[in-house]
Amino acid sequence: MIPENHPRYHSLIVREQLVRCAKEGIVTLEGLTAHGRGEAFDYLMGEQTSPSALQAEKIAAALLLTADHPVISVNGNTAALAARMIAGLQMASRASVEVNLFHRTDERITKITRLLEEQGVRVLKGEAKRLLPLLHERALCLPGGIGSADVILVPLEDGDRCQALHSLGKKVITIDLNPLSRTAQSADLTIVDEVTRALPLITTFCRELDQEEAKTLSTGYDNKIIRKAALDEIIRRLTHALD
Ligand code: PTJ
Repeated sequence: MIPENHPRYHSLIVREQLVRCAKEGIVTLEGLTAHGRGEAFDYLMGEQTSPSALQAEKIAAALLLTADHPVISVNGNTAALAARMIAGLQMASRASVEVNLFHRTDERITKITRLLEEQGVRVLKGEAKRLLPLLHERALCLPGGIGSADVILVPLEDGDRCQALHSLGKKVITIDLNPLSRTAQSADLTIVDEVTRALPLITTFCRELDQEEAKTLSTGYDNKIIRKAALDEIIRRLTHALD
């Protein structure tokens, strides 16, 4: 029982939800440690969306809206934290949603698909094939989903898939609180924000942008500047931590 006036109430509730999902086999134990790393970086970001993250979220909406075949790739942590938000973003962006797991088992795919569908997501199904140049299970994708996507949103990614997708000519948008991660460095667009803050903001921008604005935003950005702004934000906060 967590008292509502606990100063870390929200964080504790989220942890409980992830633990519950871990017991159900949706999140892995490794996923719990990944969440802890994210929390640490979120502290450094002040647990709020920075102006540069907000700009990146607007550009992400533009990239999804101007894509021919946008896909949202969902793993265990994202499903546990944000299934309903994925449904909202899918509706606003018309993106396909595919479950793609690092710790892949048929059982987890089924459970995560069920959780997403219960929250209103239309989940792509079919026979996954080894379509990415990777030795681990994230190589397994649906030909009609990630396999043929031109723009792909990959929240909470694990390193090398981002590079593999990029090497196949796909535009990769990531949501990752760690601006130094390999994913953050190799994505085409890096959103340094917490996934449950980022997804609703991207959804709102998808609803607000017109085609002309989306076209301009999707071509006129520099991801290095966006990542540098996230690091500058952390540096600024640390510099003033004792003020
Ligand atoms: O469900 P599976 O089997 O596909 O596994 C999912 C995990 C997350 C375990 C897997 O993809 C993994 O190991 O990821 P990494 O390499 O730990 O990377 C996850 C990244 O997401 C880290 O850089 C974290 O800082 C970041 N992160 C964690 N929680 C959040 C987050 N970023 C945004 N919002 C969060 N809530």
